[in-house]
Amino acid sequence: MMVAAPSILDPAGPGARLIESLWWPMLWISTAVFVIVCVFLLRAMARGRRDGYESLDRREPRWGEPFIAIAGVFIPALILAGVYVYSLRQMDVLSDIGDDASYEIEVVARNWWWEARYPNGAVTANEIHIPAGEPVRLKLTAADVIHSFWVPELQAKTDHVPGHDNYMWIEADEPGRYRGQCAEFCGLQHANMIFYVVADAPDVFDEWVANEAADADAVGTPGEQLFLDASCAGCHTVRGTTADGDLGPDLTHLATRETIAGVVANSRENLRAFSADPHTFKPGVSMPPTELSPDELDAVVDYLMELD
Ligand code: HEC
Ligand SMILES: [Cu+2]
Repeated sequence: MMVAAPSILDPAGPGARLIESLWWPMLWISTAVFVIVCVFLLRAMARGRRDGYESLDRREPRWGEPFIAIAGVFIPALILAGVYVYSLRQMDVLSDIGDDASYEIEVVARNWWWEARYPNGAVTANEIHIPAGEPVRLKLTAADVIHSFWVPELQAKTDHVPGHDNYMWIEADEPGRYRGQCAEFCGLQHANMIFYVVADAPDVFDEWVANEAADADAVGTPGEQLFLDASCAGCHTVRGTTADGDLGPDLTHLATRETIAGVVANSRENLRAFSADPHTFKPGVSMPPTELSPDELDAVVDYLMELD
């Protein structure tokens, strides 16, 4: 499941591309300034070594004060003002692209996972599907502490602040899977507060979001009854059943996710191990180790795997 660390220098959408277009000029300008300063320094050192350092004090400076005023004040001010104006312009362009977004997804950041709520009633966790090739508006909120939404290949960071709605947009050029990360320290599992933005071809997205909005099919197995009777139902929702807890992720279509809790592949083995004791994957999460017997747990896991 581990993928290479995503980078803003590997942009996959117009947001990150704009940021990259600021990053490189800034790198080259600062490199040029650094090299020029080093050249002056090395020249002075070479001259000092040749003529003796005492002679430097006695020599009448050729450019003197005008040089200090121009190279030390005027040119740096010009460069900084130029970069400032250019970045303001780029930031303006960056915020404008989102004005075209017609689709809005609410993303609620929580310790230590991400909930995505869609206009048609679909609710999912840690895997935020978007249609590829168009900007999508995100409404960012937080259920507990401050978090920060960051998908390096797609966009700049934006904070999730409890009690305050922030808006941003994301767009991916092509269908693909883009790794995101909480970028504001939020507690023990901050580093494991991982999510994926999954950009789908528009027709694939439509199908996905329609499926996610539907209630779970009643399975009628002992595992389903165990899940509903156990503590699981107090923290997790499975739409279409009596399970309506909201401390943990909505599990209505858990089987369609590629990961569990954003951190491991969604396999039977991992699902069982996570349900038995999530603290082996994410120490400190508010989900307790299970009180079910091994056989009961197997039945519950079978049930969870039917939730597609
Ligand atoms: C006290 C509340 C609580 C109880 C009880 C609870 N959970 Fe959870 N569960 C959570 C929270 C919170 C998370 C999110 C953890 C994280 O990723 O930070 C979670 C995550 C999960 C996930 C991963 C979901 C995803 O979208 O990847 C599964 C699967 C899960 N729980 C299954 C169960 C099962 C099965 C039971 C019952 C045996 C159960 N949980 C009981 C709170 C709870
Ligand atoms: Cu966080």
